[in-house]
Amino acid sequence: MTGLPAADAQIPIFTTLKEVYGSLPTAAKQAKRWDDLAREFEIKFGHKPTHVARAPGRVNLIGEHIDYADFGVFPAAIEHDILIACAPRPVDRHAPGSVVAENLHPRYTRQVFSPTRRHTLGDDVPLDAVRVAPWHLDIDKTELRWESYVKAGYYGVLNHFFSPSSTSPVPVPVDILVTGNVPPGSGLSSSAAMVVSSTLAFLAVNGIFDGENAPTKGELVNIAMENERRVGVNSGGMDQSASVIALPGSALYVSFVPSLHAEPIVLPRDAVFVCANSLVVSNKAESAKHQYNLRVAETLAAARLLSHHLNLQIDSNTKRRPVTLREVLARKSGFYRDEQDVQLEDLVRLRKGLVDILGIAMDYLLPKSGDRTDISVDEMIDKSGMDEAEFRKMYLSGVDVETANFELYLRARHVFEEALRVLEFREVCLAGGGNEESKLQTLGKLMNDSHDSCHRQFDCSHPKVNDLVRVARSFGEVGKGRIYGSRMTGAGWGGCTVSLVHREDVEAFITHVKKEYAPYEGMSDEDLASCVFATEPGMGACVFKFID
Ligand code: ADP
Ligand code: NG1
Repeated sequence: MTGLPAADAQIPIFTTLKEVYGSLPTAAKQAKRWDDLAREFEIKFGHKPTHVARAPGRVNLIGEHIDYADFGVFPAAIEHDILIACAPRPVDRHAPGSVVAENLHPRYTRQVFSPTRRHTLGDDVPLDAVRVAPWHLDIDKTELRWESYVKAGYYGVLNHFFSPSSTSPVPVPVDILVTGNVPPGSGLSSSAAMVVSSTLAFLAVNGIFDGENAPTKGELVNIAMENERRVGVNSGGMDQSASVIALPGSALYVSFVPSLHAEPIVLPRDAVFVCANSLVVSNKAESAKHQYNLRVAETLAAARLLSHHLNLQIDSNTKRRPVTLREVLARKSGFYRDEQDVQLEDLVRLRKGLVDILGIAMDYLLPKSGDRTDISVDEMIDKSGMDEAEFRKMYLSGVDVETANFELYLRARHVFEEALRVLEFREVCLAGGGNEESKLQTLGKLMNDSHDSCHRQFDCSHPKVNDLVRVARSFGEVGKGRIYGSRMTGAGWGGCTVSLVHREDVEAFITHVKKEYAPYEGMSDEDLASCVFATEPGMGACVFKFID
C-alpha cells in the first residue's frame, strides 16, 4: 500500500493541456478537439467559454459487478473523455440557474431547462411555516435522453451547494457545449464521464472552486454516484472513482469499506491493455429493470437471505441500506474489515472463508430439488425473513419482477470469487521483483476466469462479446504473439473487451483482432482505429480554466 490519500486530494484546476492529459504527446493529439470546442462555443453562444470540465471514461481491468456488493475493483482511466465547455450567460433574461445545453454531436439536440424550488405547504403546519423543498429538475427515467446526464450532474451541485431558501444565493444561468469520444453503451463508462464532467462544469461556473466549499476528489465521487442514480441505474462507485481519482501511469485499486479509498497501482512494465468494441450497444438505463438493476437486486437479496440464515444480526443496517455480500462475508469469517490492509496471508484465510460461505450459499440459496438454480419471488421472500411489502420495497422496486427469475446462488458465487480474483490481481501487481512473464500469465488467467464467470454465473456477457474474447485469445494459439487473457469489461450485455497483451506484440495483436472479428469486415481504417485501441492508464477529471 502506498498510503497516498488520492481521494483526499483537491480537484485540479489546470491552465495547460499538458497538465490536463499528464503528457505532452497526448495533449498535442487532443489539442484540435479543444480548439474546435472553444470556437464552436463562441459561434453558438456569442461569448467565450470560461472553463472546460473534462472527465475520462475508464476500462475495468478486473472486478466486474462487485462494486455494488462493496468489494474492491481495479479500473484505470482512459484517454477518451467527455469535455464540457461552459460559461455563465452574460446577459441574463432567464430564470436563476437556467441552462442552455448544446452538443457537438448532431444526435444530441439543443436543450433548455431551469431548476425549480418547490415551496410546499405541509398538511399539518401553520400557514406561515412554508416548507422549502430541495431544488428540482425533471429527469425522465422512462426514456434515455442525453440531457438527463447533464441534469443529474447539476442536481448534485444544486442540492449540495445551494440552499433552497429563498434568501440564499442562487445559481447563475449557464451555457454549455458538450463533446465526447467515449463510445456510449460500450462498457467504458461514458455515462459516468458525462455526470462527472457536468458536475464539474456547474461547480466551476458558479465559482465553487474559488471558495472554501470546494469538494475533494472523494467528495466529488460521492456526489457523482448519487447523481448518476437519478438517471435510474443503481450503480456502484467504480466508474466515478476511476474518472475522478485516476492518475497517469497507474491503475486504481478502489475499495469502498470502511469508506472510499483509491490506491494508485503501477502495472507490470510489459503489460498493455487493449480495448476492442463488440459493436453491440448496451443501453444500460433502458434495460436496467431486467439487466443491471436486476443483478444489483439479486446480489443484495442473496446477502439478505444469507445474513438472515446465519443470524448475523446486521438487520439494523437494513433500515438505512441493504446488507451487502461483503458485509456477510466479513461478519461470518470474523475478519477482512479493512480491505486496504489485506495481505497475502489474509488471502489464504479469505479463500477459506469463501469456501465456507459458498457451501452455506449452496445449501440455502439453491432450490432443494430439481436441476434449476433459480428461485421464485415467493420462495425468496419467504427465505428472507422479511415482511413481503418491506422486501419488495427494499429489493424489487427498481426491477422488472414479472420477467425475473432470481439466480441468487450463481450471482453470489460470482461476486465472492471475483472479489478474490481482484485481491490476487492487486497482489501480483504490488509484488516487487519476480519473473515478469509469470506475473503476466497469472494476471491473464485471472482475467480469463473473470470473463468465464461473468458469462456463465453472472449472465452479463453477450454472444458477440464472447466471440471477440475468443478471437483475442486465439492470437496466442496461432503463435502470433503473447496474449495473456481477455475478458468483457464494464456492465456487459454488449460493449467492449479488454485484453492483456505483451508490450512488444500490441501492434500484431490489434491487426489480428481487426482482421478476425467478423463484424469489423468492410469498416474504414479510421473506424477500426476507434474500435480497437491500446490504453495506458490516464489522468482523472479536472477543470481547465481559460486565462485572459
Ligand atoms: P456507458 O456504459 O457508456 O456508461 P450508458 O448506457 O450507461 O453507457 O450511458 C450512455 C448514455 O450517456 C448515452 O445514451 C447518452 O445519453 C449519454 N452520453 C454518452 N456520451 C455522450 C455525449 N458525447 N454527449 C451526450 N450524451 C452522451
Ligand atoms: P458501465 O455500465 O460499464 O459504465 C456499470 C456500473 C459500475 C459497475 C459495472 C459492472 C454505472 C455508472 N456503472 O458500468 O458501477 O457496477 O457496471 O462492474 O452504473
